[in-house]
Amino acid sequence: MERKAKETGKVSATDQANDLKREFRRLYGRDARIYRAPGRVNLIGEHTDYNDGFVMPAAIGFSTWVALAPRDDRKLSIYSENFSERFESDLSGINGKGARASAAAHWIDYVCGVAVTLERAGYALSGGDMLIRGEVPIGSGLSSSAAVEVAVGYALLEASGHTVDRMELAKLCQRAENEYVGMRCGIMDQFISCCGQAGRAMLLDCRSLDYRSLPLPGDARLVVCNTMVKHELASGEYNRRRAECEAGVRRLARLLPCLRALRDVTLADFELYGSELPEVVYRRCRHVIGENARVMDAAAALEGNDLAAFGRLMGESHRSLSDDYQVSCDELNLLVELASRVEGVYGARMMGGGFGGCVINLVAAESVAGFERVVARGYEQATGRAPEIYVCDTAEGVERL
Ligand code: GAF
Repeated sequence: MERKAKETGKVSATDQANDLKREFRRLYGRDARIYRAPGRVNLIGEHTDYNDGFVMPAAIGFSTWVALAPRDDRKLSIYSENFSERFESDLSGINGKGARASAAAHWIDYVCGVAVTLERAGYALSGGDMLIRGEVPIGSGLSSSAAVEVAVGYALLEASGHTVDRMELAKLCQRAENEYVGMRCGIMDQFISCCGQAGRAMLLDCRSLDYRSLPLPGDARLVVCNTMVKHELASGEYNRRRAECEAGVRRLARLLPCLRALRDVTLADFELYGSELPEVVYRRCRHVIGENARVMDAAAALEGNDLAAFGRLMGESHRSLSDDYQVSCDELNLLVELASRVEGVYGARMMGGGFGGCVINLVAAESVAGFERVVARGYEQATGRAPEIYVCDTAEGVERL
């Protein structure tokens, strides 16, 4: 059977907003304001953000939508369409809770985590009736969690009369996920969801938060293949990788006293001192240090429209994530391998935290249809699972419509 890739941004923002308004009126009997925050792809720079390093994300046309009508009694009434669940609480009641002890985060944790974190940072909130609709495929590495956090945070702040500073919002949403959900993520996902630009990728310095907008090639597409698996160990292994990087910093700082993060270690330093590290920590550090260098080379390649060079760097990134950082899995490796057999593919690599989720491919525009056929068929034959394939448009960061 002929399979068709999903294209992001197919339902226009106006149609989506109008539909949400109607649905909100049906649920709550009153009018709402509509907000949207995007998911993201990351072209290169994986597991570098929490090492103060460099990343290259782009916001995409899948968003989380929030319809909100303010209330003045500090109550939150929230309905999630994706989970068909309603949650009611008092902002004063949820204020004291910390991160869940249990492993599995619930959608409510992201929402309440943001509300609590905003209040703790001094933004008094008035409460609200809310409807949440997510288009970002959940648990796929396209950052559905950051999109929820940012959309909810922006909506709550605006509805409570605060001016929203996007950088501040990104930091607070990251803090919410770190402290309330218990996932020690970096800043990349929340930052791009706040500050993304349509038609552009972003080279972000995760230490200074300085960024440069980068051109995307007009004749190539960002095509994302979803393995449709998420292995259980994902979030525990994520925090473990972060701890291994921190262990590397502690050891290397004895030899390089100015060192604060792996970002400060050059490839030359690592040649000299890397052998002091235990094997596993050595490999983790080698990935991060090499990946930071690849991001800078990839930015130059993109600015010079050298897509072949960009694609080679994507391939190196994948190998390093698989061999040294050990966050890939059979399904991701298979998708990368299948992509390498298709004419017109510049590069392919796993994306996001790993252990399932998605592969990002840079594909010549005229080769997208063939790519889709070959990769979908090969993956299904080998695994018995149909992958989802998304041809991604880029999008603006969070906004009120
Ligand atoms: C996840 C995290 F949320 C990001 O902060 C980043 O570390 C990424 O994994 C890996 O690059 O998306």
